[in-house]
Amino acid sequence: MALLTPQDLENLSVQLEENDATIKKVTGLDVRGICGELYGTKPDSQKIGIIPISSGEGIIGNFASSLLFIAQYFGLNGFITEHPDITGYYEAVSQGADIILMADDHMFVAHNLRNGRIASNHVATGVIYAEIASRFREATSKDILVIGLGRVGYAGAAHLVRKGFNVYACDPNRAFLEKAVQELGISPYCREDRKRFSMVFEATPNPDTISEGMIEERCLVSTPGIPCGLPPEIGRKYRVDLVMEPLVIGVASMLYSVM
Ligand code: 2YH
Repeated sequence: MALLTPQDLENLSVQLEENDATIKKVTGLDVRGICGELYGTKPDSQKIGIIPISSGEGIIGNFASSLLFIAQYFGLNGFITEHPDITGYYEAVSQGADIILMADDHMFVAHNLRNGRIASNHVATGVIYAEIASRFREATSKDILVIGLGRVGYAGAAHLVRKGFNVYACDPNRAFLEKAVQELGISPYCREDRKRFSMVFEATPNPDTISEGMIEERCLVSTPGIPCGLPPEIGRKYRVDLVMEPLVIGVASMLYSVM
């Protein structure tokens, strides 16, 4: 997954409102409701310690403040440590954090210090976006297309297989595709099959991964990918419902999964 930029995180509350409205329209539940049903948990005034991490590409301007906004939006108490890294970790634990949130360039984790549960952003994101796609009320069958089988896509595909969906998937990386076929029993998707889907979970960091022949009219595309894999003109032509947001939905999934 690409490194987030401060621009990606602008207008998070507007993006969240718009996406929550779409999610409610297409599934009947909002993000809170879906997370609650998915993990069987609910916020219980846990204190979230958010630690800026300076390694690699360094601290992203509004990343920690975005996480604080998300924690508060879901009814949790949060604080950002004054110092980054290990000093910040010491500070977070000393100040009574129940759950730690921190990210470097490769991993973004939520760790509940009370019950020991830990979640990674790529798994939690894959699971929640796949879950949203799979809850499409207007779905025409149990067939679902997963585009991209990296860490996020694989986690979502595994979740959909566990839920009993007919999972079709594609990835230009043959090794990724073969691994998913062998380990999960998914079916490889080829454009030549001319099969169209009413539910699509897209998990690549590339634009234009969705083409006309893949989708039904009025389908649902659920994607955490930046940039979006659905070309806007195809979205308009096929009247696609699109769920796409850079951070909040994945973080909600992380937090609910460790509560
Ligand atoms: O944006 C990222 C990576 N894409 C994480 C990917 C995990 N799925 N990380 C954020 C880095 C934040 C930075 N270290 C900070 O401000 O603390």
